[in-house]
Amino acid sequence: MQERAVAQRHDNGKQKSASVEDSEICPCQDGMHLDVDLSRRRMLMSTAAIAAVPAQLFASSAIAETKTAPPGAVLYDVPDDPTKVMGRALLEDGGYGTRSQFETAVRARADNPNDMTSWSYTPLADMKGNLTPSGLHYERHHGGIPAIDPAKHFLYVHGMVDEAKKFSIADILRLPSITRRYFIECSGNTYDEWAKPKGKNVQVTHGLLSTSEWTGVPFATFARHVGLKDDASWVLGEGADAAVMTRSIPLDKMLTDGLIAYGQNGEMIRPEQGYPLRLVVPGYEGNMMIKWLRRLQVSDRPFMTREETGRYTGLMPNGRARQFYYSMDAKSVITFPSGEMLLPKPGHYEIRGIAWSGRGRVQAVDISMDGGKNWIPARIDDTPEAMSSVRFSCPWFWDGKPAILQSRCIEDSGYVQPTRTELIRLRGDHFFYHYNAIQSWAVAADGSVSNVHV
Ligand SMILES: Nc1nc2c(c(=O)[nH]1)N[C@H]1C(S)=C(S)[C@@H](COP(=O)(O)O)O[C@H]1N2
Ligand SMILES: [Mo]
Repeated sequence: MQERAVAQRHDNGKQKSASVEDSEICPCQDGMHLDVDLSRRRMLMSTAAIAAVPAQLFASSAIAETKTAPPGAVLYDVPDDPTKVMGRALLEDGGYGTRSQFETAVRARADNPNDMTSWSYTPLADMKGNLTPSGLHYERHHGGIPAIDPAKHFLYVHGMVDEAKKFSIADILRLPSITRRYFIECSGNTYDEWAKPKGKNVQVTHGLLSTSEWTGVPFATFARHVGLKDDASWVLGEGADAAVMTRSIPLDKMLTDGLIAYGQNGEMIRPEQGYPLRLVVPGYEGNMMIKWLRRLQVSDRPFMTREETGRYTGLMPNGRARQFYYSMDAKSVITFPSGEMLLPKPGHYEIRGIAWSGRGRVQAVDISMDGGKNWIPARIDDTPEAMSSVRFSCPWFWDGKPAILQSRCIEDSGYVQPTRTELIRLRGDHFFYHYNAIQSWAVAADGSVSNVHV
């Protein structure tokens, strides 16, 4: 039975590569990226010498040219027909897997003076599901990525408590845990779009957003361990990185949703995401989710740290600054087709994207193909969860004429993602953080896709 299935698939494969129509469809994801991107990838792959392997063993010349493995992959010989030779043995990778050598999506670094106080973007257009692979989770570091030995790392919970306590990682791993899917979005995500359509592709415009499954211990459990004083109303989180990042978080939110996380997508949190411990404050701006968490101080007032006074405030049209606004408002973006892609020809496509909301659940997503004049509902491709993201899709027939594609997220509260004009009317145009306006991608008659403001 199984043999038959394999044989059949093998046959289909042969037919496929022979058919003209299919050969146009198959490499379409590549064809949809402009050459800029592709040539850069090819360059990356051809920089080192390859181990001598007879060229006829390779299925295609493009693969034969592959000379170095992309990050996160190992280069193996690729036989022409994998049914005619034994595959490699298990555990050749040492017992921790790698991705395929044919997968090349990587985080993109921001153009900053150094790489320690900087950020990297998630390649959103390459995502295959709702969860971001840990190795592609966006990064925001203010003092580099610290190397922390979990055996020497502690969490101190103190301040307005009955009894201050120190927890080792082993102590925390023993406590009852929960697992939840939440997105993290830097409130600076899409900040370049306030004035002009600046970002060339969706990785740069929206890539400070990632979703993981987080595992850890609710803050409420720690609160019960230490006992909170009556006037307690704020909690300071502090990181053990060179930036010693600190933020004050309202106690109510911490007691309802605050998570002291050690797990990310089924394994210990990656060093870039805060190993061995990070604070997850679901739906709130990424900056509050202190990584490399080492201290929680309970207080009756906010601490007025650098990150909540000099940063993470917003200049309003009346010249006053807005402070302590935390939730990431409902937002969405079309990831296919999106900036710098190239549609090979008119025809049927599936518009795809991601929607999220920090206040509630994504209720629906609408799509416009004419720059916001008409809207139709998209399909939600997975189950919406509170303070998390969903994928959406929508069939589209492109007739070859210029089109402007937009998506708008509708939250279960009824809140609708605003247009740029609506957002700017509300906040003015001197704001920096929390840009959640509708994104527009223009498809030109030649199939090229670019970022526009309408
Ligand atoms: N200790 C510490 N925590 C931190 C930061 C940091 O630099 N140091 N950056 C913050 C910011 S601005 C964001 S957006 C998120 C980024 O989380 P990520 O790197 O896991 O995506 O972490 C937050 N927590
Ligand atoms: Mo951030």
